[in-house]
Amino acid sequence: MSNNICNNVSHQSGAVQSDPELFDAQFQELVTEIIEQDLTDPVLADALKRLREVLQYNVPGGKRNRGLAVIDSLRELLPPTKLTQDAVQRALVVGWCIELLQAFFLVADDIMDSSVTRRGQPCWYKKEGVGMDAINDAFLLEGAIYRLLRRHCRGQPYYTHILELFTETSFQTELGQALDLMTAPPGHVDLNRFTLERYKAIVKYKTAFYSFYLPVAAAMYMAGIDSEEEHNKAKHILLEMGEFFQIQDDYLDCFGDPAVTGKIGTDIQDNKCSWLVVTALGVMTPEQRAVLESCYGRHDDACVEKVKMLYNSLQMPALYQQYEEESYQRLQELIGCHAQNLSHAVFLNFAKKIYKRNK
Ligand code: GPP
Ligand code: MG
Ligand code: MG
Ligand code: MG
Repeated sequence: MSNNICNNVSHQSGAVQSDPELFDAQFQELVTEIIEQDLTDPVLADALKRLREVLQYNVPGGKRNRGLAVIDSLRELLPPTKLTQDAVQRALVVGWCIELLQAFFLVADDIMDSSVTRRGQPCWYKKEGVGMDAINDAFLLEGAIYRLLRRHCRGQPYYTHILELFTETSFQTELGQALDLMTAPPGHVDLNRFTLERYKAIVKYKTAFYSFYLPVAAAMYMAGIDSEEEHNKAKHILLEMGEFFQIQDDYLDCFGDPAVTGKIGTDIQDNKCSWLVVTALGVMTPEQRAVLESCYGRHDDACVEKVKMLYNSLQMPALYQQYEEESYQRLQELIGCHAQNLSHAVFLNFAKKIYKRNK
C-alpha cells in the first residue's frame, strides 16, 4: 500500500481526505495488489488481464453503502485513540471485500434474472464475448475476497470471525436466492405462492444478511465485540432495515427511473415474489386477480403494462409511501430498545442513507 493512502493527511493541498475519498483511492491499489503482487506465475498473465477487466467493470460504480458502512461503524464503535491508521486501512479493505461480494452476487443474479442493465451500463454477461463465461468471472470476484482478507487481516485477532462471517453470509444469501428462484418458476404463474411469509423469508436471506448485518458485524468483530448477545441485538435491527431496503428495491423495479437506478426492472416478467405483487394481492378484487393471473410472469410488453396499470389503480405508490413512514417509525423504536451498549449512530447512519432513496 502506498504511503499517500496510508496517511489520512496527504494531497498536494495538504487537505485531509475523507473516508469515501480514501476508500475510492484504495480500490486501484487493491486491484494492482490482486493482479500484480499476489500471483506472479507468468503463464497466468491472460487470466489476470481478464480478472482486472472483471474487477474494473463490476466492483466500483455502485452506491458503496455496504463498503463504507464498515469504516462508518468502526468509527462509532472505537474511541479515536484506538483507531490507528492501520485499523482504518483494514476497515477500508474489509469494506471493499463486501463490495466484491456484492459484485459476485450481482454478476450471477443478472444472469439468473435475465437483466439487461446494471449501474447504468450493460450487465457484464450481456457484453460482447462474455456471455456465460461471466459465471466463472463471478467465482473470481468471490475468490478475490479471501485473498485480500488473508493479506490484510491474517494476523488480526478477529481474522477467523471475519472469515466465518463472510462464508456464513454467502451461504445465507445463496439460500435466499434459491428461495427467490424457486418461488418464481418461469412460465408457471401461481399467485397462491406469493404470501407475505414467503416474501419475508426470501428477502431476509437474499438481501438483509449481506447488505446490513455483514458490514456492521464485521466492524463489531474488528472492534473486539464478539459476544453473541451483542451480535444478536444488532442483527435484529439490521435485518429489519434489510427487509425495508429490499421492499424499496422491489418498488423501484417497477416505479423507479432507470436513468436514476441504473437498472431496468424485470420482476413482473420474471414472475418474482415482489413486495408489490404480495401487497396488491391483499387489496384486489377477484376480477383484478384474474387480470393479474393472465398477465404476470410474461415477457410481453403489453402484459407488463397491464400489471403496471393494475398496480397504479390499486394506489401502490401511496401504499408504499405509507409503508415507508411506518417502517421508519418502527426502526427508530427498535433502535431505542435494542441498541443499548452499541452506539445508536451505527444504525442511524445506515438508516439515513436508505430511507427516501430513489436509487
Ligand atoms: C437482490 O435481488 C439479491 C441479490 C442481488 C442476491 C443475489 C444472490 C446470489 C447468491 C446470486 P434482486 O434480483 O431484486 O436485485 P436487483 O434488483 O439489483 O437485480
Ligand atoms: Mg436481479
Ligand atoms: Mg434476483
Ligand atoms: Mg430487484
